[in-house]
Amino acid sequence: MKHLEIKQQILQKIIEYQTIIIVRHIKPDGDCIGSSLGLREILRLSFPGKKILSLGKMKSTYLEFVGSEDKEVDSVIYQESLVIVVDTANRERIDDDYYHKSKYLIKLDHHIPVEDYGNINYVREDLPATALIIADFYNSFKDILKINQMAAAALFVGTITDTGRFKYSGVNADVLNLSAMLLEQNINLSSIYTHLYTKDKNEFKLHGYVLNKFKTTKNGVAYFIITRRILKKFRVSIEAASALINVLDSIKGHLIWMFFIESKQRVFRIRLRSRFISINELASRYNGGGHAQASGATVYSNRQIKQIINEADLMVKEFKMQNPGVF
Ligand SMILES: [Mn+2]
Repeated sequence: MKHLEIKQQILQKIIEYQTIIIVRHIKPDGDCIGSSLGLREILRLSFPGKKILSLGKMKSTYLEFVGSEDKEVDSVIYQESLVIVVDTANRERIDDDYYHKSKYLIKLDHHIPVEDYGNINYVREDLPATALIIADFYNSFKDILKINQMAAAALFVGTITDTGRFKYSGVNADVLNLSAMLLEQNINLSSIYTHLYTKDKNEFKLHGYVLNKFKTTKNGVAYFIITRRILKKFRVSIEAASALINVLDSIKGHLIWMFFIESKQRVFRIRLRSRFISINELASRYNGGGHAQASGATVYSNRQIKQIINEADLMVKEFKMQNPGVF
């Protein structure tokens, strides 16, 4: 089915329903929060008579500036509602207990399709953020839908966090055109960048520690292990420590980089990133998955840490042999 046809069907459902509940994934990031709040704002402006809610259980303090989500509602309300799930590839990651009770369910996502859990499943792998799917949806029905500065700012947050400020693969002319359309709403960029990209003093010190102490392998994998001892010493949250993965993103010749974070005794959550090389299959062999260039995984011993580093190292070696001069 053509994109426009699906978009028309979605709009039809939005018009049909009096109550619309937007939900997102667990461990919220900028894209799912921005998508949820941006879509809520667009729908509230466009259909003032309807009840539009944005719900989620897990909270994220650093994203509070984008706006606040609504308070949980009685599960009975779902039975008459349209539920739109944003930015979530599979049921397991949906951060809501009652979405399955909805009268009608729509999935809006940009991840590799894992599960078609909706009555409509609108997945755009060609767009690098769900926020852009919503921006494009608005753009298609400009004569019916309304947008304002707050909605545009929320969608812009989703776009820059999922594209690393327009740096990751997947950024193309459509992405920039849609972003330009959002900027027409006079978004306060300095304020957004201050909220997203300034760190507190402790995080800054840990940043310096990572720069000094990261390890590398023979063929070009960079990694760092954040133990519970380090977290305690620098007094930094797991969330903030994990974000430091990007510190390792521009070491010449190092095409895969990884962060191991000891979340519980002997449980290491891994963040994997790469240039050129697809790492989601590697991640899926270690209890994880994700995108080609950004994935997550979990290991349970030092032996497994060594194993995944070795496998990544071999992948870099192979890539370099097959693609001389690229990296
Ligand atoms: Mn996303």
